Amino acid sequence: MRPMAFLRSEQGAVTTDWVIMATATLGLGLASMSVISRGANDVSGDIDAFLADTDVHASAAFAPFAPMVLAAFDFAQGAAAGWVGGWPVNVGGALGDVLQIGPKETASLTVDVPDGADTATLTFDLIGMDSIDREPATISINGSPVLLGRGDFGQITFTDLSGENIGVTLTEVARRQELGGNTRPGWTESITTVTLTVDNPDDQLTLSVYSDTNQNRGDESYALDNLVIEAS
Ligand SMILES: [Ca+2]
Ligand SMILES: [Ca+2]
Ligand SMILES: [Ca+2]
Repeated sequence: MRPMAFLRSEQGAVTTDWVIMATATLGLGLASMSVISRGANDVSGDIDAFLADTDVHASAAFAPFAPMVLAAFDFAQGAAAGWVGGWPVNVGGALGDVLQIGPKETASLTVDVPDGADTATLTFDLIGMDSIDREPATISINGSPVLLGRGDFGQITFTDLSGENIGVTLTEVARRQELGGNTRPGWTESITTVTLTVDNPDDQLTLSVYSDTNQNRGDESYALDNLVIEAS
């Protein structure tokens, strides 16, 4: 029987027609399944590769770092736990309790920086006292000099030595004022608030201040006060 005649024909065994139609439908189903499963395999493979390549930082994505204070010192009553070098003393006058640094001495403090901190900010007063005559103080972070201060009878001139990942901000608070130490005429003090901003700090951060003065602390000195180190 020709195909058109077969389609028009209303005779014949139903079972025979059913077998032909069912076979055709099954074949179509198998062909579709093959195409769909290949596509599904491709997509699941892509998802697997994406997840394997994606590093999930839970703390950064879901819990922003909470700023915290790592250290704070006003040296009241000689409190200077953790400092190496320097003299926590009362120099009298308006200055009172400070950390005084003797000739050719380094005062340093090391703090741990918590995971997740993007920035460490150090703020402190650098004080030039009495008869400093151009011997510098060198301020370093983790052993690298970032700032040089050259004291000269009641004022300090600064040179920024910091690299790309450290920012330096200086605010002069006092110049040629009698604020403590030796009160001989002209042996005045200066105070500069120094802020150091360290990007991507290491796990440990060491602040050190070296004094290149060449006479005793009653004669000339640098001193530190009001230090705060924060992580954010
Ligand atoms: Ca103080
Ligand atoms: Ca003085
Ligand atoms: Ca000197």
